Amino acid sequence: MTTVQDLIDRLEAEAAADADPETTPDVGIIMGSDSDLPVMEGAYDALDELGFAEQTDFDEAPDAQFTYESYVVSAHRTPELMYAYGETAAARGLDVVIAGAGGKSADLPNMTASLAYPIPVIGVPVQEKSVNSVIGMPTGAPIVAVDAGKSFNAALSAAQVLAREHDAIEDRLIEYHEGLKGGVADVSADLHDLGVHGFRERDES
Ligand code: RP5
Repeated sequence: MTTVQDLIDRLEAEAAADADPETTPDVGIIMGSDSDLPVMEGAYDALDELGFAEQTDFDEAPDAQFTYESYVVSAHRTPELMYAYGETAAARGLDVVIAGAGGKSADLPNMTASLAYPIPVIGVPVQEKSVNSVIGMPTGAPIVAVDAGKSFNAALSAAQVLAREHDAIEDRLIEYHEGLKGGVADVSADLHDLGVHGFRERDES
């Protein structure tokens, strides 16, 4: 069985390894519980759509140029692990962290933002009642956050951060946005040209 200390030792060993940044995960995704996964799925969907691949072994990078990793890190049940993850983020080669948590005391995103600083942390309130806890940071302790449940947008924001350094990600973001625009244009023309009744009938058939 893996212990919290095993994970902390692993993170610290990876941080000390001075790995080639080309081989380390670009985006770290952490969440307070695996029960957050259904809400956090959007982040994976967005990163997959943008061509990122999951890195499950720090020592063995996938072929894809851009990668993400994920862990469950609970601010309240495993504070030591949260400290280790935040404090090793830069040395482990992460460029941006997405952190999701639910409940009223959703402290993983805001605490990780302080621990990983100046690595940017994008907070995802997993529930509506978690919003204030995620975004309520004091002056000088920044966090970027999305609306409750909007993990897809968190991943797009993470890609935007990376895009300042990587033209390939910028191209993928632009292509994604063009696709969205095209989708709205298509549906707009269909609604107009079929009329509302024809449009509804088509969608129901
Ligand atoms: C938070 O408590 C987690 O982020 C999760 O949203 C919530 C409930 O966790 P479980 O009791 O389902 O593990 O820390």
